[in-house]
Amino acid sequence: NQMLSWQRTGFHFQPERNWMNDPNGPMYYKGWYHFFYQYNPDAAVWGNIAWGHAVSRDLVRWKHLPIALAPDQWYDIKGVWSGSATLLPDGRVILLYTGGTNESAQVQNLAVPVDLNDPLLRNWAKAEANPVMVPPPGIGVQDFRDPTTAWYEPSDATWRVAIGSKDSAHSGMAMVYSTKDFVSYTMLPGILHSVKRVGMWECIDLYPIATSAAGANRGLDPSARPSNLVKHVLKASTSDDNSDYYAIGTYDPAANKWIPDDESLDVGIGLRYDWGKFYASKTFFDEQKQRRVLWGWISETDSESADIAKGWASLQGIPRTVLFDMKTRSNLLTWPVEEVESLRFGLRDFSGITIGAGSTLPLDVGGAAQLDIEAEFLINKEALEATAEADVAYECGTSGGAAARGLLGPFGLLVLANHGLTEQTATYFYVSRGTDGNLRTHFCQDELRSSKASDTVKKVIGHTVPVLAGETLSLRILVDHSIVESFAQGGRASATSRVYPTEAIYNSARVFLFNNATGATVTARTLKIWHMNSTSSQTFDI
Ligand code: DQQ
Repeated sequence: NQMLSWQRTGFHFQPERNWMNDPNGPMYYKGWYHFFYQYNPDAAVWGNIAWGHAVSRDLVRWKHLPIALAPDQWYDIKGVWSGSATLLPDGRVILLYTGGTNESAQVQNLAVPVDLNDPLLRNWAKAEANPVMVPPPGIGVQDFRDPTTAWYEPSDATWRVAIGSKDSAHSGMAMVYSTKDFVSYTMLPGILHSVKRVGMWECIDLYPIATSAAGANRGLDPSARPSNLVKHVLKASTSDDNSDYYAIGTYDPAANKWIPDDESLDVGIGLRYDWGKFYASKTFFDEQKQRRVLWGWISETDSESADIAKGWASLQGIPRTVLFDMKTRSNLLTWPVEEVESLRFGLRDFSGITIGAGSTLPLDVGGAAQLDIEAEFLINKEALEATAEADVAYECGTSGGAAARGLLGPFGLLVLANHGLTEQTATYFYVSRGTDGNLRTHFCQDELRSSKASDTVKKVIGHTVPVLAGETLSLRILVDHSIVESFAQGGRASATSRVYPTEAIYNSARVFLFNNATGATVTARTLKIWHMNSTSSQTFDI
């Protein structure tokens, strides 16, 4: 449908047509990044789920390959659901995935490459032994899914795999199985972790993260041992609120327990990878660049009939590197992989611009539907010092968004805006001061005026973000037709929106700087805007 084709992206991962959901089994193998995804080959709605497959040299430019796993056995006929890849030291490749059986139970299945010498891993064999794990007693047959990447446990020379579930009290939980051969498995006694009343834990992820200066900027192999330099991140996707929550903690393999550093920030109640649309994510360890990379599914927020009309649904977010934040020591940093910067061209540098309270400035970059923006803001000192107490109760989600004025915010950028600003998505900071005198910085994204269409969900998303002494307020925004992915403070917080402008499209899309604070002048110490090339125009051979 021509009319709706403008919503397709220039540099985000998406199949040519039909429905996509969770990222599956990402890995780096013999020079290629592999990406699999939940895919309906027949329609733009969820169903008939298979594993779509694509390969890339750089995580940015992709080549689509034939379906890797189709639902064609009794143990996966209702769907080849989510799962993970494990690379074994002897060179073998293991896929574990959830199958929906002919009776709609959830079981775990094993698949291996037919030819390990094919770097594109085009053909997969499902194991004779499938299913290799079935729901244990006491667990609902439909509450047992999404096996993780396996990690090695030297004490008994086994591999360990975690699987998500929930109990009868609606608590999310993760259990762990051990195996020597990936065919027969033993469930370990106890559970790895559970959190009360947060609902089913889908797409669990458990991975080590370096917390020492020596390990800064590096990811760790899944089998890295817990130590005083290595913590473990536990992530769960909670279907109750469609959000990906993580917490940083300590993994004790002997006790089969993971314990959060801060119970008040436990999985499902604390930190999220992203405060907008971002679900069912999965990380992998990229051996080539020694980094951990995060993929997340970005679904549509328009109507199902719109998806059917346009013939496709969903994007994957830009892959992000994941690091421990050495400065706050209490959160992760997620940041677009560096390869994304290879798409930049036509830099316009507006650094140094100052914008008074209550103004909006057009930034002349021409058509602004595919951009990468970096900005750093400073609020004038007098304004910061003059305030006693301001907007103590501010929260992005219940605020009036970019139009509601306070003393020290909102200010930031308006992207995918039309000329008259009747369509715009605002990414902004809003600073409040508590009765204790402390400043709190809110990082928000306002979708309320993102589209003139009435069948789309529009919210103000976002959260507070830690800002340390001496830091500027920094933003990175990736704009790509129908997606806006924003990062604050180097990736301490992120917010992703699907938006559906009707006028701010292609060359009619504009970008503005705005300051709607009543009491502060804001200087953009840095404000750089790049256009972004389309990846589909960049062909390569395999
Ligand atoms: N999607 C898959 C499941 C998973 C859910 C099915 C999360 O395996 O739990 O498409 O979005």
